[in-house]
Amino acid sequence: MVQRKRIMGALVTASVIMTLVAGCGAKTTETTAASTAPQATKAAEAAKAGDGKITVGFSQIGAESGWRGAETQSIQDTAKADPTIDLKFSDAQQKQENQIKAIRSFIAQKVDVIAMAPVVETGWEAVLKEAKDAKIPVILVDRGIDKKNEDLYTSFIGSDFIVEGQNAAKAMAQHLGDKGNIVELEGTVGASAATDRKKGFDDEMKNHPNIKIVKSQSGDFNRATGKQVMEAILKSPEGKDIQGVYAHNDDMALGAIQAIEEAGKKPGTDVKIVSIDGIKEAFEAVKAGKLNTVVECNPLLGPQLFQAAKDLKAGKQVPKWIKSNEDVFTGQKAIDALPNRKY
Ligand code: GZL
Repeated sequence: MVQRKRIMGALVTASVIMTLVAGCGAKTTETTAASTAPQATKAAEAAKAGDGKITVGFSQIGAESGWRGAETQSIQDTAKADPTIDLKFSDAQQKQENQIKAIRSFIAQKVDVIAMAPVVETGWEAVLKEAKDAKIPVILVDRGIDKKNEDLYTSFIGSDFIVEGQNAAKAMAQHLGDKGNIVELEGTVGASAATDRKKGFDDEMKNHPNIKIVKSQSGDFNRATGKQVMEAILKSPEGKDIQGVYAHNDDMALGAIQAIEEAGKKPGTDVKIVSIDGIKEAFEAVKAGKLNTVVECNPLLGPQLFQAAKDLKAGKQVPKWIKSNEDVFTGQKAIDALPNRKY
């Protein structure tokens, strides 16, 4: 009898505990349910606040490289996927005067935010002053302008090109065993990406006195031009004894690879190649043993651009420099990364 009472007592206790636990669980559920309430309220507040469309005018440089195409795709896809974004997109065909015209048109259309990838660093003062007078904030994307005009734009979204140049130089020194003659294929003359990649590379090369830059010339960030420039250098006296090529972007490196092969040499072996951007074709060239190191420069800036534009429209603070995170890919690391490359 006593035994039965004990068992009954235990069963009653257990059922009380079970109820309490279930009750906590319910409380957790309620809490969880409650925690979605603030989100729901936030959405309701946003709707009340008239979070309508935002109109962004974007002046794109052109379509000079695979990287540029990937950036355009990212910006257009981001806008297409978000019904609150009205994107006015203009392609300048690499001409600054077309960018200036496009910016003036965006001002006339009273867009909420003007964004641009400035083809070169200089010549923007007048038109950006007009944007400032019209109280339209300007966001620079992937390239910068003269430091003296920093007050004429709100934010720069892009990479640290000096670091990219330094990383390229460190990789080149490793591939060359710290000695040899190299050619530098520069990007568009006057473009911040070219100026700073050259500065970073040349600064780091001061630590490698047995590596000589025997020729440095612009290939305008373009594959065909990069190939032509490399062909001419290979035929020149300086081109007789070259151990490496540093290209400010993959497209010029891929052009140079063609020129080196047509000259009967093995790119990646006889001539080490280091380039910047990280387009898929460059990773494929590493896999084929024709390119040695790719320094990544992220073109997928659409999401960051429109988030910054929306924050500006909502009156929020936006950092002066929204820096891209990037990596350096050599050999097997590049080969392993290839299947996941997005551009
Ligand atoms: C870098 C960008 C450069 C790329 C090139 O942010 O401005 O311009 O490296 C492109 O491929 O032409």
